[in-house]
Amino acid sequence: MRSREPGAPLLPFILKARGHVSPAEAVAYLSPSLLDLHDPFLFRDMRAAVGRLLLARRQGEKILVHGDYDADGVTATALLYLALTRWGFSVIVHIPERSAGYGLQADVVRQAAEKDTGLIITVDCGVKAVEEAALAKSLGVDLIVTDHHEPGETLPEVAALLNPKTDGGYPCADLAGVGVAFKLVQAVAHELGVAAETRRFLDIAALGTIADVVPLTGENRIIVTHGLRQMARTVHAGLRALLKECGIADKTPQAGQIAFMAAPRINAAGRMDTCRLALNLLLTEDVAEAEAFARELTQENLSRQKTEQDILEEAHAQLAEGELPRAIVLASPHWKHGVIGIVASRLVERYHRPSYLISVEGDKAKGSARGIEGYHVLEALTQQQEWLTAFGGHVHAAGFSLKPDNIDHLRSGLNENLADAPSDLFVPRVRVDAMTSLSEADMALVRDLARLAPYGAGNPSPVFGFRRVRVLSTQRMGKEGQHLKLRVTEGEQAHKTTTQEVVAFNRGEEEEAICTAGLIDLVAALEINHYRDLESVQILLRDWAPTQEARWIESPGETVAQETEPAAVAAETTAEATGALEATKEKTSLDREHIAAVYKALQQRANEHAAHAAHKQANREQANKPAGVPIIWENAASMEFECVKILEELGLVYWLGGANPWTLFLVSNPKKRDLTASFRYTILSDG
Ligand SMILES: [Mn+2]
Repeated sequence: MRSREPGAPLLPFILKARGHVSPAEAVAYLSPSLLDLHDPFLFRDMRAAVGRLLLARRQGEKILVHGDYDADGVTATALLYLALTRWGFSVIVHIPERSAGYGLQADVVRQAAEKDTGLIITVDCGVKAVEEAALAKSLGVDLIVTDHHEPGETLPEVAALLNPKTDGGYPCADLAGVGVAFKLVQAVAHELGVAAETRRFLDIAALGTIADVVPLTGENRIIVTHGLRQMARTVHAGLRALLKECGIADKTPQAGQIAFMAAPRINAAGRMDTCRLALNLLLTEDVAEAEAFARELTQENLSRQKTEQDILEEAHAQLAEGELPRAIVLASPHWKHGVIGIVASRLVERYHRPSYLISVEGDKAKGSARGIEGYHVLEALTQQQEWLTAFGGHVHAAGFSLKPDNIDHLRSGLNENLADAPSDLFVPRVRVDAMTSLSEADMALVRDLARLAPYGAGNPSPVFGFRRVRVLSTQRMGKEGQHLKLRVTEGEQAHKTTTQEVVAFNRGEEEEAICTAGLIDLVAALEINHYRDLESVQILLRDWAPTQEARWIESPGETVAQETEPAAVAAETTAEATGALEATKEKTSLDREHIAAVYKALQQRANEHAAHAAHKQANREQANKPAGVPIIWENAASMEFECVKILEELGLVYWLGGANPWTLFLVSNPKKRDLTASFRYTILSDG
């Protein structure tokens, strides 16, 4: 991996390392715009799906939305149910409990046929339901499959299949199940002429997308960035109650807060076989009921945590009996199947070994596996398939079932497979986005870096390496002195006057070792510390070593394995990037006058449509936003398009729905805005 040239700015370096090379890519990434959402009709079968749905609406046909018990499946089910019922469809929902098995089952298809349900839509499942699709067909039930899982060898024969993994025409293969459901809703809203009602579902889409741990890049990043903002003013009583329960209502939460507080509560229901509770929460419009459901989910989550802790302790005890194996394979008769996957992840964190946990029930056993970097879980299981009755998954995680008698065979097979693996496979690697220095780690940098959020899968929060840091003093923190605060300075001269503080959580016991080393290399994240009215840079220690044992190298992002060819890398000098920036400027010639003219044109259009009754309706929905009117806008020249995205960033224009044509909400009589508040503008214009 190419190192950063001394003095080169950090943000562009990290951006390039994460694959956002051109200024246009960088802007799209740093200032995600809802106008960049893809046209939902890029899905090959979207027309067919929407056509079939509208037919059902005209005929007053009953539609069954069939979901899945995890947070992605539950949010997808809720999103589709809320949107379709709002728009006059007749909808019932079904989510199988985890114990009933994953995906569309034949029984459900038969029951639907008996109850005169003419159409089933699956969300977050169905791409492998080949037999069930054939059954539906034979019973005269139409099936629309929306899914994001990898397909099997054959695709189901259905009225429409929406899956970015099987649909080469769709540009974002990483959508979550709820993301695919959102695209369907976006398309239906367009066809019904109610595109303005799409925005209200962004927050539910963001919740499921974060929960499903799909890469937060491309369209997912747009959905999550704006969905998090939408959460602050969500119109859904259940989501509001959930956020309130987590203590993060009425403000824009961080993706991490959703991932660690809100999503686990939704997931807990599915894990504890009460997934109906999570669905009821998202569907209710009654505030008191929503708050009661949210409290109940907190209880489910606490009980899930307790179960997880019990299993974890038993797993540790089993492991303590012998030498740590290369592949951890543990089984027990009373482990709750819905929770063993999380425990497997904990074991991977602790031991850095592939971990397989198995729950035995009578003559059946079901397992859940988690891997480490450089290890392919699904391939490993495929090699042991003679011992398995079923299995499926991907690189990092998998599920499987087998006869209890075969557990020992599986264990030895998996371990034999790793017998020749290099031992450094089992040493956790510390990822560092860039080496930097303490003097560079100032507020300006930390504020710049905040543009990289939302963080999550595919877009980790940046981590920096610091070499030769002198520790001047240490101080224990926390009730039991479990944390540590270091006062440090740069270089070897202890007389340097500028010192900085490093906070090390749960490393109180390393105080002596750090003091003994004196001169250390460290890996840290940078955050803003708020203290009263003061903001300062907080350096959060992630790892350290005495400088003599330094072992970190820059390996920004997750791009280590897929390095750009050398020629391209060599061309990426700052000068060339600036050149490309100049070129973009010339093309767009974004200036104040131009942006003002585009705003005026939008305003004109708004005036033309202002009297329309439908707009008054949409206006009420924007109750807690400034007054304004929705307009429909299409086929923009690229320069004009940039201008609208700048207006969007400034809060003068909101996306409500659609994708060319877009339905936009124009704020009337806005306060004067400073153009430089638009990041897009400052990057793309002469400033
Ligand atoms: Mn999913």
